Amino acid sequence: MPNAHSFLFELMPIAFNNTNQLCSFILAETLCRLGLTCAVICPGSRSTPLALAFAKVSYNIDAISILDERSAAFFALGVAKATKRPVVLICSSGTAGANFYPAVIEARESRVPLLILTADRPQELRNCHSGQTIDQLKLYGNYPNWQTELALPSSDMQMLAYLRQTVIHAWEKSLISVPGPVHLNIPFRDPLAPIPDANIQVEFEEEEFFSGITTFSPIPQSRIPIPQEWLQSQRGIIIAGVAQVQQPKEYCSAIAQLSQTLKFPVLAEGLSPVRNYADLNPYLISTYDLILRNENLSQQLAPEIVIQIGELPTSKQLRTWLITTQPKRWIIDPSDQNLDPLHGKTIHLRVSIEQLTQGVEEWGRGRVGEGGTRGQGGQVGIITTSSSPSSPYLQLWCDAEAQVRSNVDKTMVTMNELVESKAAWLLSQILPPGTPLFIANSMPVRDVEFFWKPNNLGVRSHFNRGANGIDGTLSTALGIAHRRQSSVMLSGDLSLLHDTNGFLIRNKFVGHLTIVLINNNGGGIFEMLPIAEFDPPFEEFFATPQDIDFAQLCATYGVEHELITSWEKLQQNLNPLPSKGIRVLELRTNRKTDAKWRQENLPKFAE
Ligand SMILES: Cc1ncc(C[n+]2csc(CCOP(=O)(O)OP(=O)(O)O)c2C)c(N)n1
Ligand SMILES: [Mg+2]
Repeated sequence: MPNAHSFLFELMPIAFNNTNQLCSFILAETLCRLGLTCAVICPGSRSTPLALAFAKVSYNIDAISILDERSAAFFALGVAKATKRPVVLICSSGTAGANFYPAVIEARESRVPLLILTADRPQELRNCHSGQTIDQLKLYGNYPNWQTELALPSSDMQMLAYLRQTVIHAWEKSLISVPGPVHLNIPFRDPLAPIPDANIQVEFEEEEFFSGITTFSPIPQSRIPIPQEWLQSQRGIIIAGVAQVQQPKEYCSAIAQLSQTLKFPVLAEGLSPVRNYADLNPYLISTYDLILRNENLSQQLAPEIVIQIGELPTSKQLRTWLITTQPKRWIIDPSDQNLDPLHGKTIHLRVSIEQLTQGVEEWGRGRVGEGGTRGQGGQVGIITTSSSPSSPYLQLWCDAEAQVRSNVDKTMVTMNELVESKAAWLLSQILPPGTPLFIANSMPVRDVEFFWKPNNLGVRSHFNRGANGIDGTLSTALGIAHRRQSSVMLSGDLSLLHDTNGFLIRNKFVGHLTIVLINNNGGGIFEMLPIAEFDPPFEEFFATPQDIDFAQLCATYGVEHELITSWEKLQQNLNPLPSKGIRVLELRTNRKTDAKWRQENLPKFAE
C-alpha cells in the first residue's frame, strides 16, 4: 500500500491552507491507495489543483504530461489496456475535455477502465460568457459507466469523507461489472495555485483518514451447468473471438481444455491470444476465412453447435456462413452486453471461459463416442483428451486447416515482392517472444486475421476494435509500449498520419516502439470495395492519398526512419528490437496491385 512520502509532508502546510489543494490531494491519495499507477495530465489553468496533486502525490504514480488531449486520452487508453488498471486522465475546462471523446468511446466499446477528471468553473461562472466554459455535464453522453459532478471543494470533514467515498465508488465503477470509462466533472473556485485561502486551516490526520481503503473484491460469479447438447453433438465448433486478456496462457488453456473435452475445433481470430499459444491447442483452425471461401467445404463443414467465446471475429466470410447455416449458438462472456451482431437464437452464458471450464473434468459424464458412455443421471463416462481427432467432422476441419496452411506458407515463403499481406504472416513468426504488438485498423487487422500464423511466441496483441477507428493509433500503441518490453505497431499510412501528434509524447515515453508502416499512399481498404470502380471521385474522396515524405516527418520529431526494401531487411530489424526510442520502418506498397492480389489469391488457398 503506497504511503504519502516525505515530499508531501514538506508541502503539507501550504496544501492544507488551500481548499482546492486539500481536496485534490485527497482525491489523488485515495486513488493511489486503491492501486492507481498512472495519471496523464494535459496542460491548463482550471485543472491546476489536480495537476499539482497527481504530479506530487506519490512517487508510485507515473504522471505524464501530454499536450493534445485526443492523443493523451488514447495514450491513457493504451496504458490501461496493457495494465488492465484504471488510468487517470486530467484536463482543463472548455473544449479540452471534448478531445477525450473518441478514446472514451473506444474505452467503453473495448471495455477499458479510464477515470476522466475534467476541471470546470464553478456554477456561478457558467452560462455567462466567463471564458473557456462549456456545458461539461454528461459531456460523453451514455458512454461512461458512471458520471457525476463533484461538489465544490470544501474543508468540512463531512465533505472530505464524501469526497473519499465517492472517489472509491468511481474507481469501482470503472472496473465492474464491465470495465469502462468514468467521468468526474470537478469545479474549482479561485485561487487555483497553492496559495493560502482566506481563513482556511485544516487539521488533518492523514493516516487515520485514509486507513482501511482497499481494493474491492469482484462480484463472485455463479457456476453455470454445461448444456447437454454440447456433450452430445458431433458437429460443434468453438470460435475464439477478438480478445485482449490479462492472463493469455490461462485463457488459451481453458479454451484448449474445452476443445479437447468436446472434440470441437477452435476457429481462432488473428486477434485472439489462442494463435500465439498454438501448442496448447491441437485442433486450432487459423485459416477458417480462407477455408470457407470454398463452397463445397463450407457446406460440408456446416455446424450444429457454435460456442462463441467473447466477440465475433472480423471475418465477413465467417459471419455470412453462420447466417446461412444457422447453428445453435452459445456466447461465453462475463459481461451483460449483447455480443450477437447476427441476431441469431443465441444463448449468452455470462461467465468467463476460465470459470466455465473449472469443473471440466466432470463433463466426461455423458460424452458420447470416444471411450465414454452416454451417462444417465450422472453415470460416469471417461473423458479422453488425446489430440487425435475422433469425429469425421473434426477430422475434416483439421485436414482443411493443414492443407490451406501449407498452401499459404508455400506462397509466402517464395514471395519476394513487397505484398502487404506478407507483413502480417512474417511478423507472426519473427517477433521476440512476448512482444506487445498494436495492430491498426483497416487492412492490417484483416491481413492478421487472414495470415497470422499460429505460433508459440506468446505475442501480446492489442487493437482498438471497440469502435474500429483509425484515430489515436500511434498514441494507443505508445501507451501500450510505455514502460514495457520493446513493442511493435503494424499500421497503414493514413492511420499513422491521423495521429502524428502522438509523436509529441516522445520525450515522456519510456521504452521502445517500432512502427512497421505499410505506406500504400491512401486507404487500401477502399480498393476492396465496389466504389473503387468509380474514379472520379474514388481517388480524391475515398483513397485520399496524402503524399507525405515520412523520412522528413520523422526528422521533425527526431524519430528514426528507415525505408525497408526487402523482407530480409524487415526481419533483421525486428529481432532483436532496440530497447529505447521510436522508430519507423517504412514499406512502400501499391494499394491497387495489393487489392488485386488479395482478390485473386484469397479464394485460391482452399481450392
Ligand atoms: C476515425 C475514423 N475515420 C475514418 C474511418 C474510415 N476508415 C477506415 S479505414 C480508412 C483508411 C485507412 O487507411 P490506412 O491506414 O492507410 O490503411 P489501409 O487501408 O491502406 O490498409 C478510413 C479512412 C475510421 N475507421 N475511423
Ligand atoms: Mg494506406
